[in-house]
Amino acid sequence: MSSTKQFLITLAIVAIVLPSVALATEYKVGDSAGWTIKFDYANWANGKEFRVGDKLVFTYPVGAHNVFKVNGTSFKDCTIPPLNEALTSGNDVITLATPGNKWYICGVGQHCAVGGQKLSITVLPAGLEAPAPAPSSAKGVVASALLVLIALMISLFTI
Ligand SMILES: [Cu+2]
Repeated sequence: MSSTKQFLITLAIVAIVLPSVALATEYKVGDSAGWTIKFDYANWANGKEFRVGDKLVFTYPVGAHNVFKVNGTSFKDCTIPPLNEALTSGNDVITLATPGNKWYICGVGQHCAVGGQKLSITVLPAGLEAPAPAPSSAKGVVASALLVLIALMISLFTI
């Protein structure tokens, strides 16, 4: 196999894989405020569309806060799980792996119960379209067009 052909095949694979990768969004929780007390995380999450493959980034000074992933009851009651389950790096990245409701709280002092340092989000399945089912997505069209283009390039190069 010629190296040109190998390159083009690689390109074709990248063209198929890339759209799904490029669509993942990284959300800095709290934006410039980061992960802190006395911030309205419900308001921050409101209107955002979290999808499988997206990332949450919790930023805070190390030691000042931490991050626990909890269930709905612990979220409501601010029940702090065992300390060894905490994320503590100050730049904690969580990849949203499954759809559904997700809850995160800070386990330091009364940050959750009094400071309101708690985040609840709903993660939607991966994909381009809105929640309504749409089998023929724009992504598919783009990918097909790219494939045709690459197939043309390969045939040109191999003549
Ligand atoms: Cu905290």
